[in-house]
Amino acid sequence: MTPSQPHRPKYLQEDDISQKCRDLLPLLPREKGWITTSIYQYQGFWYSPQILSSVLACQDHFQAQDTDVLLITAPKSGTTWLKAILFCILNRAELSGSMQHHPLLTQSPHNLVPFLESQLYLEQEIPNLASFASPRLFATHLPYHLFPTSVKDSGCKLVYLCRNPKDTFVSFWHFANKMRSKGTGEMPLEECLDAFCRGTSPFGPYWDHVQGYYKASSEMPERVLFLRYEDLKEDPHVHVKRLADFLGCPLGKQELMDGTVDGILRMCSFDSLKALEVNKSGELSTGIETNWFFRKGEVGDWLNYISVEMGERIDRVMQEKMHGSGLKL
Ligand code: PAP
Repeated sequence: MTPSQPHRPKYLQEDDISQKCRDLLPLLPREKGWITTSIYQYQGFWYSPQILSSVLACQDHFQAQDTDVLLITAPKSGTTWLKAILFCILNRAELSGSMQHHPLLTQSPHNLVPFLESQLYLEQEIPNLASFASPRLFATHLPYHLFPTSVKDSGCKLVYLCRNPKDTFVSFWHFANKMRSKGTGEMPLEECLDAFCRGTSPFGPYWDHVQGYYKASSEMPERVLFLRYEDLKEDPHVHVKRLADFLGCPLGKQELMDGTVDGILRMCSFDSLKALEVNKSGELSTGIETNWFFRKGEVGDWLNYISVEMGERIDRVMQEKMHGSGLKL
């Protein structure tokens, strides 16, 4: 880095990619990026160069274990919230009685439950995952059919969370602008909407992402749990119990009576997490500020940013692309 160049966060370092990715890029369809200059289409989905480089590394090197739990989302579908909830559910035995020293009070959900391609394999081509205790809990935005075979062949559990596409879009637009604030300036909303509806959003097309997991959960309900952000909002208690059952660690009679679920939901609520110093002023190793993950956390906020007509445009595309899937968002 020369003295005149400002520090560029990892996610904007477009030339920091593997040779394999460098060789692949000229062969791939290219579009204007939301955060980086360009995004590229690989096996049907769109990625920035750095993320594609780490997707390739993840495909080549990630070895799933039968006991692994993977949380999967399209970006801005409620990942941070469900990372926190899953961490609490899976670690509640060791952490019971130590709510004042709970790891979520001092660490970002994104450090406790790191993304495979957007953190671990972005930082190192072959990260050392040996320090993760079983059951290992990772997150990813990878589309279902891009998973390395070890994920599909193992008995690991997949939890997928989707969200109303209009709220997802608006949330992503805000997030992209935060990320661009360290680089290239705001991207016009109309331009982003156009790209979203053409499917050229990072990890898009959104409808293909969601449908891949919806189909997998219909075919393998014991391995893939399909959830919606709006349902989680409406009845979080039911979903915490459902998640614990699915993960093979159901809540015991005592836990159902002693307020365990309430404690988890309080700890993971938008207001509690947002108020913590680590989530107000922290920064992930990729350069992303932790406060960018906590904006409003509401259902239906899209109406404050896009017109009814713009919303109808998203609805029309979703209806057309998901026709016959049995899924309505
Ligand atoms: P990621 O996929 O990049 O990790 P993700 O956590 O899915 O991001 O997206 C952040 C969204 O989840 C934000 O939505 P908004 O822009 O519509 O506000 C954020 O506010 C929301 N969110 C974060 N934490 C919570 C929470 N504890 N409860 C509900 N929503 C939350």
